[in-house]
Amino acid sequence: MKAAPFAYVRPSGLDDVLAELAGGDGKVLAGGQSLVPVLAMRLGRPGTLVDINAVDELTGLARAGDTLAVGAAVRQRTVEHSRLARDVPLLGMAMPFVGHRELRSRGTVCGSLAHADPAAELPAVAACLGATVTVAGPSGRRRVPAAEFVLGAMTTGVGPDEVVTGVELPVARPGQGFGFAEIARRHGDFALAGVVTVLDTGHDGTLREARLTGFGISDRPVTSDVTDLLASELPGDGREDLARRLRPGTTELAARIVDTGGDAHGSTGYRRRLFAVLAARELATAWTKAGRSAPGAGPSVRQ
Ligand SMILES: Cc1cc2nc3c(=O)[nH]c(=O)nc-3n(C[C@@H](O)[C@H](O)[C@H](O)COP(=O)(O)OP(=O)(O)OC[C@H]3O[C@@H](n4cnc5c(N)ncnc54)[C@H](O)[C@@H]3O)c2cc1C
Repeated sequence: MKAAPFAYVRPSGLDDVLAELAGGDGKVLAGGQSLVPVLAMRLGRPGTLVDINAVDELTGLARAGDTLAVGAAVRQRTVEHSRLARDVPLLGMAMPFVGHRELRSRGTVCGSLAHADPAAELPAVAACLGATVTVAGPSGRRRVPAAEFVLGAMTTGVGPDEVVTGVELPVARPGQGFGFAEIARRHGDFALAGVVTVLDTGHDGTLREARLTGFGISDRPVTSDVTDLLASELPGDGREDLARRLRPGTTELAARIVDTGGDAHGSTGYRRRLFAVLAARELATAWTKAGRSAPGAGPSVRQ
């Protein structure tokens, strides 16, 4: 099948992008790695594709204080190979799982957020890190916490007359630990279930906060505060032992939050088991890493 006819414009300024989107019949084209297949299958029939790649304001990748600012036209591969992005370790952990290298050469970080596939890696990374998505529209600019950005499968709060301008990801602080894992049928496929973990141990190595975001397990990334769950099993006798002891807790969590219906690739129960195993393992991984990055003493249990 071929795409239905559409007009194509490539404005060079953000105001012009917004003017093109004003009619409500336009669709932003970033990397085209999801949009073009949608058009080819005629699942979408926008009147105009508004290509944002010539807008200078959207091409920046820069460290701004404690955040890494990624413009909406920045390719995933650019981020993957950027020295700046090493300050956000989860990007390096997750990026190799975002489709294949060829797709990442065109696909953008913000396009992945805007597309909002429930099994996509980057919306989960952004949510777990507490990133901020920036949006411009006819009534001005607004900032949206990444954890609130995705409203459902392929659905965000971005209106048809708005454009995502970028995402601000917090850089890692000393004492933080991170975990990332997913299970897919083949490398490069969307995840059957995946987990991102972020853990803060503070300057004295004491556990302060642990967050976990599951993806591929519901209609959107689901973030949970798991500080008490982790603290109840610490310190643990090594990563494997800690992961094993966390399993009852993560199994209970999976029963509450994994609500994706079964499909040809796995039942709900199978995905719950995947999630529980990955969640326990990646919490233990983050704890181990936090111990290595904390200044002074290794991590200890919150009092
Ligand atoms: C075979 C295949 C396998 C894939 N596997 C994975 C995978 O494992 N994990 C994964 O996460 N992704 C995967 N993808 C999708 C991934 O490649 C894309 O990077 C991503 O979903 C979209 O990024 P893009 O920049 O190409 O966006 P586009 O395709 O250009 O746009 C996608 C959607 O987002 C909207 N959009 C894009 N940018 C903006 C913006 N700035 N403001 C407002 N709306 C915007 C578009 O209008 C469109 O609706 C796969 C794709 C293919 C074809």
